[in-house]
Amino acid sequence: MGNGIGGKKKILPVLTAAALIGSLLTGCGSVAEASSGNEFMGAASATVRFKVGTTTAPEGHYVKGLQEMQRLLEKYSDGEMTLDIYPNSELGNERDMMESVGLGIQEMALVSTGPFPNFCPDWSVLDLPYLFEDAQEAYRKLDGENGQALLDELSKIRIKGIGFWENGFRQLTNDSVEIRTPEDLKGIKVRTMENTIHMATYQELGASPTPMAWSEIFTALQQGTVDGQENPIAIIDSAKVYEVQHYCSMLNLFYSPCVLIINEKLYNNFTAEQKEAFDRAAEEAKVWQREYSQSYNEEGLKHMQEQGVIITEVNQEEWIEATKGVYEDVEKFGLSQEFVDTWTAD
Ligand code: EAX
Repeated sequence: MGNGIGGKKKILPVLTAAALIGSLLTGCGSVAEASSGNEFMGAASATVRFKVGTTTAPEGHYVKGLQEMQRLLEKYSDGEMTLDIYPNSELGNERDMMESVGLGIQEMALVSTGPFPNFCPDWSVLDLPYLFEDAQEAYRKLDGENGQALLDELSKIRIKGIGFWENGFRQLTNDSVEIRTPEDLKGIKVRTMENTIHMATYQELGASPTPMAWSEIFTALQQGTVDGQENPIAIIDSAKVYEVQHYCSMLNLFYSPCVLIINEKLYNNFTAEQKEAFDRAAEEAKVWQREYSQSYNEEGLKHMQEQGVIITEVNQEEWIEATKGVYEDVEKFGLSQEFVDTWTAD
């Protein structure tokens, strides 16, 4: 039994090993348990089930995309395979779930790329500010050979990266001041994901970044541990962040993909038919989820304004200029300039 994704983990208890072997011996996924009738559980009749976790709200674009994949997977596998979806960090935070998937304790997860650089440094290239001009450029590069190379890297932590879905362009919320220019950000305590480039970028802008798991955000905002947070509109709206944040500045500072991952041994144990059904359902659900995410952005902004949120458009050039320093020493993030150039080239 490996030492787990972090490499520093003690050997997990035999129970975990048994869980891994048990789930692998069934060929794919956890053996069918009659579904609890909860709307996120797949068809009770499916005999091969995959537990898939996400930190996001049931009404959000991650879960909607997973429900679409659940429908397609049941269709393409003639009812044999399904997803059992666990929203709201029920199976742990994004880093926990990544480790559980690598160990085979949990079959799947749909997570942002935030924690990935802790295990695969090249992934931090996706955290660079203003890396992509728009979603179409993001899709083209993430679905191309550069993105596939990142997905293939996950094999070293026993994860099969299936594909890049969409979290979206990250916007900044806070509850005390309208933020229009980098100057307005000075001293603002911003919750960031647990990754060094996001933190370095907010430091470059004069803010005070505080990394924490998404599940801790509401307590932190209510207790004033942080003044603001940054996420795509679909997350801000579906998680009702607007209830505790009065301002939203449309920075588009980072484009945040999310990644559908599955335990690699599980995936490699698929029969040819199971693999065909799974890959087809995942690919079609990816396209559907990106479209859903884009439409949610417009609807979510309108809904937030109806809730009284002040939406501030900013001068993007000014922010791009203010974050250029992050690109001056990429080696400190474990990246080579040559590698970054392969992502910034047209
Ligand atoms: O993946 O932690 C974050 O801000 C992520 O965007 C969120 O968990 C959805």
